[in-house]
Amino acid sequence: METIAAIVTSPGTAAVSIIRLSGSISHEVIKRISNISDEELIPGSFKLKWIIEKTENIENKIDQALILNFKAPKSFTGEDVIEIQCHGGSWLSKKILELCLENGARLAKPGEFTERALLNKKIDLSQAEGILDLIHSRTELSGANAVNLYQGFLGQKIKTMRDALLKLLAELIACIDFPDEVDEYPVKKFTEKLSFTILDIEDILRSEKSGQILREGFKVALAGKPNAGKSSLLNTLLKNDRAIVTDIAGTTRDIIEESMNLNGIPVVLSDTAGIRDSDDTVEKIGIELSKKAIQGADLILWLEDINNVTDYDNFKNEIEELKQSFPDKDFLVIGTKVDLLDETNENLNSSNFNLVISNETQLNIEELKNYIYNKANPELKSVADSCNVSINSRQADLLRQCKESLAKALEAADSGIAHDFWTIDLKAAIARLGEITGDDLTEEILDNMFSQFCIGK
Ligand SMILES: Nc1nc2c(ncn2[C@@H]2O[C@H](COP(=O)(O)OP(=O)(O)OP(=O)(O)O)[C@@H](O)[C@H]2O)c(=O)[nH]1
Ligand SMILES: [Mg+2]
Repeated sequence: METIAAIVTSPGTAAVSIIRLSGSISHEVIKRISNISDEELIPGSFKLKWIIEKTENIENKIDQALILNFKAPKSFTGEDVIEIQCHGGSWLSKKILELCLENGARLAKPGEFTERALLNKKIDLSQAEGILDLIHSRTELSGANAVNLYQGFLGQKIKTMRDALLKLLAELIACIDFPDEVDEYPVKKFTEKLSFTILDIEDILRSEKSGQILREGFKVALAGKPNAGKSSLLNTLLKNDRAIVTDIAGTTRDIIEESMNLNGIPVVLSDTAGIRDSDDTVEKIGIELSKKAIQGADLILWLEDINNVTDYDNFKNEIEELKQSFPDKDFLVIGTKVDLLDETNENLNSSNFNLVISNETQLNIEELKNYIYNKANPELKSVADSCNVSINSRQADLLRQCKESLAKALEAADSGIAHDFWTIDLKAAIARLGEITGDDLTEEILDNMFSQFCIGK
């Protein structure tokens, strides 16, 4: 394998930057560009040395750096690895990388270090996805899920399932190949085993939604009529004047999307244009975008200025119509600007609203946050202190395909056809599980997976 090199820290001014080398000539490269000696290259050690640009006549000191040495197979990639911790700054790290490239290494592709760790069986594919999740995680719960995936908790479950199916396949093949020596495989035993595996798969599949929330965030749309206080609520929740707030109806046109960390749950808030009949071209486009945001949201906060509600029957009908337009959506109807009502006003006790709030006095803002938190997904809270992993969409798709194949194999066995036919779908199911862990790797999987990584990982 060629020796690869990359800057693994993010560019810009910083105290320290790290350049990583991996491959069979990593040690050669570092000797060519520093004053480290063979004796000093002790596996698992670090040395403070000079990085030197060596030309025919002169040796030019570039920086004093800490050189970490890992010997194959005891490294992240399973190969000889050198890490150079130099002083930060984009010029310096680029210069040292250039020296590595001029002295025998080539630039690593995105995710290539992790890909090598996978190919050298240091990690499985689901663990590689765990690393990717960890890098992109936005909250402690996303991070905890990523760490569980990286530790191989999902990979182990899948491997156990796959091994059991492989054993079953071997037993079936023995019955087919040696009918005189091996008894026919009992249908009941076969269907029972597959049914249990299907139940296990369904159990894992239940974490798909929480996996989506942990990776992409729980999507909350702030919608309602113009001037209801949507942008003000966005600013209140973010504790930041992110959106423009005015008393002019129709202020917000484009969707404003912002993320927040709600006690560990990543939440994506979308402030939308107020929905009303309008002749204004730009506002009309904004309103269409609002409807799309509602369609894509996990929860819609429908805001209504409580002071404007005078006809309750009409209001109820409007809300009913709204819910019918988005039948599968979850709405929380919120009465806003409650601070402008006097305490005797009957709207205050109105059961027409799920919640009444004030951005001005912060009334019920904490309650609203708790509501969103509890709604996000009750299972999420157990991620941090368990070995559970919430799966991603690739893993979910493969599990669904596996389940389908198992169901077909079950059908084949039940219908009384020959054992040969049972094995076709069983083999397909095993292959899908193998794709989750990378035991059945294709070029396509590798390319898709590692193109999402950054250079240096
Ligand atoms: N008294 C009071 N005024 C509020 C409250 N929330 C918002 N407002 C005022 O209501 C007006 C409209 O607020 P926005 O947040 O811009 O309303 P919006 O729903 O985003 O309006 P559009 O973007 O036009 O759809 C502003 O003048 C705000 O200061 C509140 O809780 N109490
Ligand atoms: Mg607005």
